[in-house]
Amino acid sequence: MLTLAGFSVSNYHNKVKLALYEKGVAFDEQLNWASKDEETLCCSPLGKVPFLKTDRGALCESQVILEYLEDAFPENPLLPADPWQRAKVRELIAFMELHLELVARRLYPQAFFGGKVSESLIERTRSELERNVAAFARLARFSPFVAGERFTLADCAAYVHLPLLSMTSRAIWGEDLMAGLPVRDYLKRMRERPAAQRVDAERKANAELMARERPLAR
Ligand SMILES: N[C@@H](CCC(=O)N[C@@H](CS)C(=O)NCC(=O)O)C(=O)O
Repeated sequence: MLTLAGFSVSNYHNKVKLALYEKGVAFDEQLNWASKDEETLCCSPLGKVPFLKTDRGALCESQVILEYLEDAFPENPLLPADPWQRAKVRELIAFMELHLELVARRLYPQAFFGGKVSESLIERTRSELERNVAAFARLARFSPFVAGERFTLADCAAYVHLPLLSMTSRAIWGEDLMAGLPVRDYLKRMRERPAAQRVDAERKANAELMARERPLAR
């Protein structure tokens, strides 16, 4: 049996959960608020979530987990069969995470958690994001899925990361730096999928729990 450890407000946790639901792979979920206790560090040495517990041990890093799931559960594949197309899906995921999510993440303390980041960081991040969003627009297809005609692992990443980028951008600058891309329509289409609806419902429930139990969580 697989156990996915993490919390459902986390975009990286939900990236994996969406893939599990889309593939129809059974799993248990274990709540872990990115703890730094010994038991967690044995599974995820930086205490980051998600991590996956299997009967052979634990795996951390969401992309590694997704690739493992594709190899171990080939039915309902979320990567194309063609090597080139597979690489293009992985390229899009790497691009979204390295050049969009991780850049916007610098501003999460102010955008979501009542903290403050420096003006110079805000300025630097804006110019980087403007450049990176324009670059992303060259790669992303949205036709109708982010990598093309089929739902893939890239949609598992896009569905959880792109809304955060828009929310961060609106919270910090009062405008969505991705407004020129068809992201809103794309997310609307994605929300019609039962797996996405399930992820969203669990995210909302976890956000309420987080507000009650961890009001100062970062
Ligand atoms: N590269 C990691 C990123 C995971 C990550 O940053 N998770 C956040 C929650 S969204 C976390 O665990 N933060 C707590 C920490 O960094 O200590 C992955 O893809 O799994």
